[in-house]
Amino acid sequence: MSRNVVFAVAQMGPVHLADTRAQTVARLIEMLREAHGRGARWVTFPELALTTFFPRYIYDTPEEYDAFFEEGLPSPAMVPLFDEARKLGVGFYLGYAEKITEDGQVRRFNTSVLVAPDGTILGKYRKIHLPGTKDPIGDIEFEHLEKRYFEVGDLGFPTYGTDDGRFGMCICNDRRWPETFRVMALRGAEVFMLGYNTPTRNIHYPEPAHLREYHHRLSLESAAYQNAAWVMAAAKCGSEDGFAMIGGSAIVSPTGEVVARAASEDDEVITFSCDLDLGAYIRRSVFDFARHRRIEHYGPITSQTAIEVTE
Ligand code: CDT
Repeated sequence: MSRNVVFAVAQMGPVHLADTRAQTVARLIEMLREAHGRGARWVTFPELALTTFFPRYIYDTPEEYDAFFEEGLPSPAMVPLFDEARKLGVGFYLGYAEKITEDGQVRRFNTSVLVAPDGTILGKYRKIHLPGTKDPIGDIEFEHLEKRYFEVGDLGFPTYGTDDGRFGMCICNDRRWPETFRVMALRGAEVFMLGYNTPTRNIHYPEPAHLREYHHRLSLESAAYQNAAWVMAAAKCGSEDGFAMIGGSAIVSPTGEVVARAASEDDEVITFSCDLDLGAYIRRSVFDFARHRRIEHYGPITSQTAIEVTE
């Protein structure tokens, strides 16, 4: 038996500092329509999809950086996208910079939201593995200041039941950490959705540019296979005001194989009819968690962060 659902990944080309939210949301809506035209029920959009990847820049005050954040869900800028998606009956994942006020405290997160085809907001995920630094490195082509602008996510890795299976969300750097996907898999996720902005150059240590795409793909493929789940990965890519980011948006099957891949570094929709039961045989055999996991030996995973050698 198969349970086929068409999923789309909507890769974005660059969003420049001068681009308005209205222009950017219009691009998302165009891709949403294209995905719908190809029969998609769900679309995955990138991380921080509504603006340029602003953590590359140094800002000192909220007055400077709050322009990149959204308040309310949907925020005023998101409303046209939410309306069109509900009209078309397409669900989606959208990454955005979230600003909330809680008990009089302003908080900011790198967030994604999952919205059902009928427009119901199923839930949010707030990025946990924030890369980069809080303080500028200085004397460098660009910064990566996510730790400056965002708090570490406080929602864990929730999963959400939908009419088309159970989905989990993560964001960009989270995909490099196997714990991310295993926690979601243990909570029943059959589909992992993620958006990313990955600079082509690694500012933290020199490495060949081709490794940026290779490690991205390696992370997706292993996550899919080791958890018998589908992966939907959407890039924001190309040259944003001269700062290059990798493309390589992909749909990966539970066998660990890339079944659809973006060819450009521009706005591009990829789709695939995904059999949500494909992972079942893997979950019954090599990755039957209930029979084979040995949690009595996994203690350091949750009790240690750094390496500790005791013997
Ligand atoms: N956006 C994001 O998380 N990017 C990181 C860059 C890591 S290098 C500082 C990534 O893992 O792709």
